[in-house]
Amino acid sequence: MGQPESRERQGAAQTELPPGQRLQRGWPVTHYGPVPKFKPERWEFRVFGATADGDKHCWNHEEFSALPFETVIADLHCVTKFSMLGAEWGGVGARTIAEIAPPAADVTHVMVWAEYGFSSNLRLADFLSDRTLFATHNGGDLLTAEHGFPLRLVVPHLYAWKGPKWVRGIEYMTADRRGFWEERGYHNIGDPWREQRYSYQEEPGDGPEL
Ligand SMILES: Nc1nc2c(c(=O)[nH]1)N[C@H]1C(S)=C(S)[C@@H](COP(=O)(O)O)O[C@H]1N2
Ligand SMILES: [Mo]
Repeated sequence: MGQPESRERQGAAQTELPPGQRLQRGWPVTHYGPVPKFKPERWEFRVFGATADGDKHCWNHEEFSALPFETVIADLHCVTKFSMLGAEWGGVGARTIAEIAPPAADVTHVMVWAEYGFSSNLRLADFLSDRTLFATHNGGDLLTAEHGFPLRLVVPHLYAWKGPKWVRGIEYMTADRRGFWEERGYHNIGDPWREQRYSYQEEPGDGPEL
């Protein structure tokens, strides 16, 4: 394992790997639970919670697909220690969503909701990063079902569990609340460069009481 990995690391690494991560060959599938079936006529993307106008915003699949498309080159860092470097993601910028359906002035965090009630919480600033993307494509192709089709969130500067696959909406929040993995032992913020893997590493102010 050692030899090819280190060669590949030199060749492919456009960026450094965060501490404790190793390069993964190929693109493994990692998630909890079954892969949901996409039902286009039932799918919708919802923005709810503390919106600026107090209303919910909703896009069906056709409407969502018509939103402005952009690409982001980003690495994926799984907390189980593998990383994938330099993937090209295509989709709708999180900022585009926040411009069309803005948060109220007192919003501090966003809960990203996916199929089967999977969720992940983000600070508003992490959500509004110009590299945070609701991805429909990877490497120019539509996502496959197991990688999150029709929509997944990519937050390049955080561990990959912060990017739910099969996303169905976001909830604007005026206080922080833990998502699925954040309630189950993973770090509330999840910055791979600071190796924020587990909730026991949290410092005061990093997250709500457990
Ligand atoms: N809905 C959902 N999204 C999820 C997860 C999950 O369990 N459920 N796991 C996350 C984790 S831990 C990782 S590492 C990435 C893996 O993405 P991939 O399977 O496309 O490599 O998906 C993330 N998104
Ligand atoms: Mo992960």
